[in-house]
Amino acid sequence: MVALETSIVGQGLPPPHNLRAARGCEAAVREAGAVPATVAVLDGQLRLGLTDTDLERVASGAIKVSARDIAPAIVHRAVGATTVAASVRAAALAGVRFFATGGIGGVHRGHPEDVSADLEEIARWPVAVFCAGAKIILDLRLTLERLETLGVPVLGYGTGEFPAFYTRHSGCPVSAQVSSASETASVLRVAWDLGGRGVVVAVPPPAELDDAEAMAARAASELHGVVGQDVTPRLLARMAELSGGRSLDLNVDLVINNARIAAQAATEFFT
Ligand code: PSU
Ligand code: MN
Repeated sequence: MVALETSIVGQGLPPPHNLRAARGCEAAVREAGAVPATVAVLDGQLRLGLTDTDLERVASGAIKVSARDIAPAIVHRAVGATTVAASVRAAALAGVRFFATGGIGGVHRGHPEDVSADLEEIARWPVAVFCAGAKIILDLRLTLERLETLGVPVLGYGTGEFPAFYTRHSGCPVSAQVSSASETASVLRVAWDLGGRGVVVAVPPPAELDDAEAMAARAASELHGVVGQDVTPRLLARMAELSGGRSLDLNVDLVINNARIAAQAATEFFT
């Protein structure tokens, strides 16, 4: 099984890109011989595995659910779109070891006190997180420092450089490189045999956005008082505006690519 998040459906991408991404990920996981387990809070339950109707409910209005928000969202019977942090927790509780997303959260630029709960939650559970790195809107150097402190291996999939979501280059090295799905599976097996927990597998995006760095710097400088859980969705929306919508297509393509590679690694791991 490969778990998938839904914050990208509820907050990260506007319609119709959000459902295109979610359905595309599920199809890519199936094509690679694994079973998709998309995570959300629905009808008072933390669910893994959604029907298409469930996905449409999440797409048509959901609150953002990070790790801290799971319990209240369940008790209040909210429709909850789960972040990486909450989805990794759900996967771990269900014994699912593989998870895919677009980009993980991290340390925000100019706000080193604003650290996504994704990092602590990844460190806490034995789940492999396949992503295109962290978004260039973040402080990637500090994000990688934090992952190092937490003891999380960052494996570059066919690259020695941590990808920056909209581009393949960040200038920041990964902690180790892997060159195939089977090598990834081998590293995961050894890491988990030796008591390791979360592992980040950083997959370069299949295409790149020109001028991503300039747009990210501008988006980060234009937050105008937006704080807390609204920061990441606001930055993503601003990147979409500044790129004339190009960031959206790229985002859909890269998350589907990550889901496919996660499923290939899962298939190798279990055979
Ligand atoms: N990457 C995307 N789209 C998203 C996110 C990441 O391409 O919507 C979401 C993920 O769900 C991630 C969350 O877990 O943003 C991080 O939010 P925060 O910084 O508030 O923890
Ligand atoms: Mn935050």
